[in-house]
Amino acid sequence: MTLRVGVIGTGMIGQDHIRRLTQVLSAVEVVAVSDIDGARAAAVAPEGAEIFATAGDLIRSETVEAVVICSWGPAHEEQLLDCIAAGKPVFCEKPLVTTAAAALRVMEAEVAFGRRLVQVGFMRRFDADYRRLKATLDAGILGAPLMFHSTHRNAAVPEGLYTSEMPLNDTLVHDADISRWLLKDEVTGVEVRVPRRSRRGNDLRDPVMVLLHMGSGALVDVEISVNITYGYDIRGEVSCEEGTASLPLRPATVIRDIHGVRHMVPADWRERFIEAYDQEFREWTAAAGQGTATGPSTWDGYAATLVADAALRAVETGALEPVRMCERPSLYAGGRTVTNVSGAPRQSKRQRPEGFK
Ligand code: NAD
Ligand code: ISE
Repeated sequence: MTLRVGVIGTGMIGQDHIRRLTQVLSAVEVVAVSDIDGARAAAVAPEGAEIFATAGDLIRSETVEAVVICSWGPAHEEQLLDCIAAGKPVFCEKPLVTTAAAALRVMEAEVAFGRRLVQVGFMRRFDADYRRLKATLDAGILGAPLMFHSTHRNAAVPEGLYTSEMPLNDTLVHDADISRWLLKDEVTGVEVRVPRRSRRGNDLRDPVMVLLHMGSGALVDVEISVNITYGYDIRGEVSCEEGTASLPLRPATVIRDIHGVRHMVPADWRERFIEAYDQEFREWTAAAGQGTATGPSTWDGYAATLVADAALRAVETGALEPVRMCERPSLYAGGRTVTNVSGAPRQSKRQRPEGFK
């Protein structure tokens, strides 16, 4: 059976995912595309795909069985709600949405529908290096994780489109999600420090140093640099009671010449995570073909959004800003009880959105 997919947003990652869906995966067909820039959608649409003027029309089309959202973050909420209303499985690029209130609305709609439909594009969870790191931690051979050092460096970001808020509400969401997943823990508080700015960042607040306080008491430090120039450098090391476990360094190519030996770093996220995105979509199409979703959920997208919100507050206040999650709906069962910033059980402070089980 072939899964008939519609893609919304045909920019950088939309085009990469169209290539993946049409050239890498089997049993999938891109039957529809849509972008507010109609000319761009027409230019990149695979042969035979229908071009829709609006995302809503694409989502409601009978030809489309499942949807891939690659538009900008602020557009995601409406598109996700339309997918849920149509009962269609949807892969949504990160961030799930850009405010906690929007995340709650999407969660309420999915919970009311009664079955998972949404997978969020946290591709690190599908990366073989991160999966091996997690397997090592889960095996318990190093004792409890105490600290996680997460380095997130981009060579450059699109000038004009990437704003000073985005290191915290667009880039940090990956580190927040992978920390929760690796450590099987929740973020309960966020601090942000801004060092001397890089001259390469123009007016951007770049770099930033973030400290995530986890419910267990573990700490995660995150370096976000978005104009590091030399490549896309993603590193991670977990310090445990009886040892450490790290991601391997990922040189793209090793050059030996008259200047010596150079370990070239992947150019960008497309190159560094190419296999992870492929695996992410293999797992998405398998679940979507069954009318549902697995992998990073709306709950995970909500958690990352709360961290981003807290980070944006923390950069203004200079304080440790708390992260207060609502009670986890049973649709997203699994995971551990969370505690607050001071380590005390946090259930009493949770808000329970109306309509949640
Ligand atoms: P982009 O600007 O290159 O492309 C976005 C496209 O969406 C544009 O063509 C734009 O016209 C279109 N668009 C915007 N609003 C729309 C709407 N309401 N309806 C239809 N089309 C709309 O951006 P990008 O880098 O491709 O990023 C797109 C999304 O993917 C963002 O949410 C971004 O955070 C995410 N992203 C994820 C990763 C990852 O590693 N997982 C990497 C890059 C981007
Ligand atoms: C981009 O949207 C991504 O998701 C990349 O993975 C991240 O490294 C980059 O900073 C974001 O802008």
